[in-house]
Amino acid sequence: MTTRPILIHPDPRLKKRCDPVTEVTEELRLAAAEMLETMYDAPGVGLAGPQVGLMKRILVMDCVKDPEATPRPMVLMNPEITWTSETLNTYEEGCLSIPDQYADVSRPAEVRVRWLGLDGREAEEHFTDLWATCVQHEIDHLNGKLFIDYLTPLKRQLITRKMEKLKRERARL
Ligand code: K1U
Ligand code: ZN
Repeated sequence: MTTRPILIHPDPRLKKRCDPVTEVTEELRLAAAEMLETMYDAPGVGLAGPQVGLMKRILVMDCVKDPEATPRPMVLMNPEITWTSETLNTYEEGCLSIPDQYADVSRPAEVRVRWLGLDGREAEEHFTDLWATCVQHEIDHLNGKLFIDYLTPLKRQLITRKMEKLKRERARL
């Protein structure tokens, strides 16, 4: 199993807009497989390219949380939201790049997303529940946006300070 280190906020790579995928190369297929392994290992339900330093518009997710159910690993490249519901849903979000910090974020409850698959084909799907929240959280990552950007400046600063401290402590080990 090969996992990649997950970047921790604050990191300039987590604030940058990623470049579109122009070609599905073998290198990108390997990166997608390793991103899924990294996500399952964390554990998490999603992971976006910049979180592992890959500045391409690629994300992986699997929101099947029940360990008895069949997993559904998904790889989305160049994802685009084509429709959002007017109804919002509030979910207590977390982020693998901001460990142990959670906050309520309101987003459209349902979205339609079009993307390029690893097979080189376009796909489109309607997402609801955690899938809808997760795909929006991951697409935000591709645009350099974090869930803490939806919070008040004070809450964001508090979390950022905690993460700076965590990074200093980890660097000392
Ligand atoms: O992008 C990320 O940092 C991954 C993040 C995705 C996400 C979580 C919650 C709402 C929206 C998006 C995570 O996976 S955090 C970990 C998590 O939620 C989880 C961990 C284990 C089991 C189930 C969920
Ligand atoms: Zn995240």
